Amino acid sequence: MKKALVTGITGQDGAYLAEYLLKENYQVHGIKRRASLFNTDRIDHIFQDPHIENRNFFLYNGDMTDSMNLTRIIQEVQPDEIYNLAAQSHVQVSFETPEYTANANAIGALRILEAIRLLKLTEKTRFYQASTSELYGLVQEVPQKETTSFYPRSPYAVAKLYAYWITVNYREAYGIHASNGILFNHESPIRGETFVTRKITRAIARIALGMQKKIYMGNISSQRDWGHAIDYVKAMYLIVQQDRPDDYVIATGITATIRDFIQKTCKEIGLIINFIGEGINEKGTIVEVDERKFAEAVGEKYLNRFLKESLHPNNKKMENNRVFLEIDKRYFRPTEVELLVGDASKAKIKLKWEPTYDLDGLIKEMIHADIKLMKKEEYLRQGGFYINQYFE
Ligand code: NDP
Ligand code: GDR
Repeated sequence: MKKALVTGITGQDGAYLAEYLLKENYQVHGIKRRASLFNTDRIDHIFQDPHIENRNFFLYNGDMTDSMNLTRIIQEVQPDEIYNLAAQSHVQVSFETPEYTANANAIGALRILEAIRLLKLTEKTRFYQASTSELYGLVQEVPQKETTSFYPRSPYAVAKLYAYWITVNYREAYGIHASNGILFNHESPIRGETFVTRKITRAIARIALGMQKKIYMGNISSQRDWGHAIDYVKAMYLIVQQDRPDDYVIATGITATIRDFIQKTCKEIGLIINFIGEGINEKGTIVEVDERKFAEAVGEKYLNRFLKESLHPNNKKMENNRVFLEIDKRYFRPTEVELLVGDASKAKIKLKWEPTYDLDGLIKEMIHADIKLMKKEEYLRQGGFYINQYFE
């Protein structure tokens, strides 16, 4: 049985990768950070009680900023493969925490590579580094491929640039089977709530259910190449299985604006929207409701409530075209990445990798999952279970 060690196992990709590797009959070892509350929601379904026999899933407390801890865990596990997914992964947050981001994202990768060397595992242990399309930043070529020059635009991306090159360097210097997956944005129903896609699907679900009135956004003109995390963790696995280590772009090749993503999300549940105004004054308005679609996607009860809240009592038209979206400067980044679109030809040929989801399929899954989640929240609230009992 092969052993894989996954850093960042509690994150979106860590959870999907762990599931994938267990299905491939791996023994999966994951590193999680200690937190004052449980932070294992995404992997609770695969967690195994330490008291059962023949376990194939193991968790360790650890941190990317702690060399000795990482080295000890690697020594204990003696992994065949290490997937380094742990990172302070939020681009905007990296402008507020640049030093920590560099420590975890850049030096963190070095710590693992050095441990492999120190523990004499260079022949045995293969290494995957979670590199990113953010490396292209101010893009030098469209679409971006493995040979496109990097131009990082945030402390996050600069830290990831170091991690990319130290991975290449350890491969060349010490012969480690070390590879970079240059993954473009990938999302899912378990995407972190503050990344733009999930922020949108959560908010639209809440607006449809009458739990929230508005959403405030940053730069909705930027363009991203979005795929589904399920497809992208498979690419990680394929990269590590190759005879020779190498670097690969993983992307769908299709780009869309944040505005497009919002429009498609709304349409999926029967909300026809429009954008008016420009720059900071741009607003999103709901101009029409496809009642059949809304009732099907959200529910009859919610349709009636939504219409009652939104329609003018006399003419039954949308009240001033109901404004549901405004721009807030706080979400603008000091330096923005305006356009990303990847060319994954190399992965398609060498790894035989193909994405199975397109943007519409991804959005469909995300918005319906969030409607279900928000209904659960509403149900709990109505049952008196939601309010924090200690602070009532
Ligand atoms: P998430 O933010 O969902 O997960 C990040 C994981 O890293 C979490 O498990 C988090 O723990 C852990 N982590 C953060 N800091 C530390 C630390 N100091 N020590 C140990 N663990 C830490 O990210 P994704 O799953 O979306 O992304 C996985 C990786 O891929 C990241 O490195 C990201 O930068 C990179 N990437 C992601 C892309 C995407 O579109 N999703 C695209 C390209 C690259 P906790 O749960 O406790 O916060
Ligand atoms: P990104 O993802 O920065 O591409 O990094 P994010 O979803 O945060 O932003 C995408 C684009 O949307 C714009 N935007 C907003 N973003 C957020 N988060 N919140 C907003 O309100 C908002 N309004 C507009 C952003 O300015 C940006 O242009 C993700 C992370 O997963 C990284 O770890 C990973 O490396 C890259 O994808 C590839």
